[in-house]
Amino acid sequence: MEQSTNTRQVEHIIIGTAGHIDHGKTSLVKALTGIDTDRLPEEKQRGMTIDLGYAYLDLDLGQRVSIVDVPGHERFVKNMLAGATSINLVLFVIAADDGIMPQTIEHLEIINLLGIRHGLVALTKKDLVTDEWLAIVQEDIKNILKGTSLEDAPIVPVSTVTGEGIETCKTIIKNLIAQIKTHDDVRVFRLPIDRSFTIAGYGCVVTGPIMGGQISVEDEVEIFPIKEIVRIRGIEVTGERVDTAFAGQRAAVNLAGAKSSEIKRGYELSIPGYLQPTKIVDASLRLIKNAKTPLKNRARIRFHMNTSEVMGRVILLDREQLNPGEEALCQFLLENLITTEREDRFIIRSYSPAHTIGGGRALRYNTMRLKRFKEETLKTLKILAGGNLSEIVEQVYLNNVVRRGERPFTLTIDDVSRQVNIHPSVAEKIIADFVRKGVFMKFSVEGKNVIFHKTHVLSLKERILNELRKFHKDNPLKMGTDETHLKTLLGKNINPLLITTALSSLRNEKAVKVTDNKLSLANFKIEVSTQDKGMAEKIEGLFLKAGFAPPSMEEVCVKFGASSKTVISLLTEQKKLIEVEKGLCFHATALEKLKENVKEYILKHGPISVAQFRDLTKTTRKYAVPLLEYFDSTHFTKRTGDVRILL
Ligand SMILES: Nc1nc2c(ncn2[C@@H]2O[C@H](COP(=O)(O)OP(=O)(O)OP(=O)(O)O)[C@@H](O)[C@H]2O)c(=O)[nH]1
Ligand SMILES: [Mg+2]
Repeated sequence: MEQSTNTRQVEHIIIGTAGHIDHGKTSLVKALTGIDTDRLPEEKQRGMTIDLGYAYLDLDLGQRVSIVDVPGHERFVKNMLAGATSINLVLFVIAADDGIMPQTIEHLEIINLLGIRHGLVALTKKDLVTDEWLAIVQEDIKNILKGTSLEDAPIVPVSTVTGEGIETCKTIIKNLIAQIKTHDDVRVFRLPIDRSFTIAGYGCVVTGPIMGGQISVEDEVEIFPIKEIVRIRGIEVTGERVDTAFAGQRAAVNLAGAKSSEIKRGYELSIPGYLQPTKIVDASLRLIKNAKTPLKNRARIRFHMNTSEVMGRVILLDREQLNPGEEALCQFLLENLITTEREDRFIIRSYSPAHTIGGGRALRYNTMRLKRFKEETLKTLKILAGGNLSEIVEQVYLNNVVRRGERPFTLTIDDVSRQVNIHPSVAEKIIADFVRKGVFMKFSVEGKNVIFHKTHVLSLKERILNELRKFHKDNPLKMGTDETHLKTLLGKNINPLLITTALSSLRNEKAVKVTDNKLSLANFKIEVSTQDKGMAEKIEGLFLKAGFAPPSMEEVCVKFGASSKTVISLLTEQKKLIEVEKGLCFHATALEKLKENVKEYILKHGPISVAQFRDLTKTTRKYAVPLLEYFDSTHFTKRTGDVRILL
């Protein structure tokens, strides 16, 4: 095979056919290209197209355009859909003798829902009808095109038998292509797979339209949703071997080490790690005007996106039923994994019998099951559906902190560009604009730049201040709380980085201070009443006098009343009393003395046992064990077997 140099200097276009069975789609493609796209033996035998067929058309200046020929039979609409999602230009075929038929309407609805705006109507079999009849059919066609994406499409009478109109078709195709602007190099490489087969000597080959970016031989790609990473051994575009293939081309890709039997239509190639397979998609959905019945909440449907078809249910988020012609925000709960990005188009068909009933755009794939009739959710989805890119980026930030799940806590430029489906440089610019305007706040946490939406930082700061106020009120004799405790007070659903950020901002503003690792409001001071002060002195004296045999809490309470508890915590806060174990305090001086005695003993006699410690300090076992454990925990001593050594 010849190696050709493929460039992306020209627009890469995929042409697709559409129209009722037997109206002459395959014949027209053959008349235009010389290629017979009906390749299956069954197709030849039955004289009809069953699955997608592929051809290409050579235009001037060496431009070669892919053509996807689809089946018209109502049973194969699902195959038609696998081809239709990737086309930029449609050859909408209507036979002049038959006129408008059921799949004429259904295919037109699909084209309209997919938003395919470029196309021509080929009015075929002109040789079979009179001019009057042709004029009547043309009027009918104009009527059905009204209000659709093909409203302005030219209607070209043709005959593949006499050859009439074929050249006109080619000229119109060329003119239409000149109007199409597909340059979307902002997107990452994606190739929804429509075929997978094995070629002897080559191994696994998959084919499909390239929806974004470009791909070269030797690149690594991941097969989604099975998440297998493989190397590209070779690429073919419209029958020629190339080194690189671009968005808008159909490519056959030879995958090293992959098994074609494991790869199905509907799978997708992309760069490793890029796509996140999901079973839930938030979307905006429109029901076609001709739908026979309204669509009920939770209805089971067939969901077609790119080359895949999966079953699922539709959750209507703001109503009980969607009426024909109406549009609504919804969530699809699918029965199998799919891969998608924001703005991918989809079609839904009724479960049984299968009819096209609606379609729309994906708004979000990194989502979770949403509660219906929630204002907040609907507001977000409305912005995702109709907002500009900046508003959408803002939503991504707003949702990142509020929602739970496995999403990353800090959004990188890459995360944003994926979720919004824009080039990282575009995401970067939008984010920088927001930071400049103060809508997003940028902080440096542990050497990393983190960016949060202003409202999250401000409301969390307010909450922290409230928690500290409450803490001081409940614990007037404590200097403050530690960060870990504060985090539990705030609840575990808050991004820890956001807490760190809010705290450092509060400290910078001198609204919060840290003393001995305790957080407190900047103006907080422990206020001790004269009464408490007197009691504190007495209690301290008691512990000092008691030395190595201090009183228990109960004994102190009996003597000084219930409020002595807070006074004791004040004394521990001031480090005058040391809490060796819960409810057992020693005076700091006594503890120091004890440590001296122990040190002296060990230096003189070697390791000390519990019994020796008890004798040395004249304490009971009740005190001896907790004390030694305390010494171990503070790294003064170390236990080896039954004795302790100095550390
Ligand atoms: N007389 C006449 N017959 C035509 C013309 N175009 C197609 N046919 C015939 O119509 C029949 C169907 O043509 P196809 O091209 O297979 O139709 P199709 O739309 O591809 O059909 P499906 O793929 O099954 O939906 C064939 O017998 C063709 O020979 C035409 O311009 N004039
Ligand atoms: Mg056909």
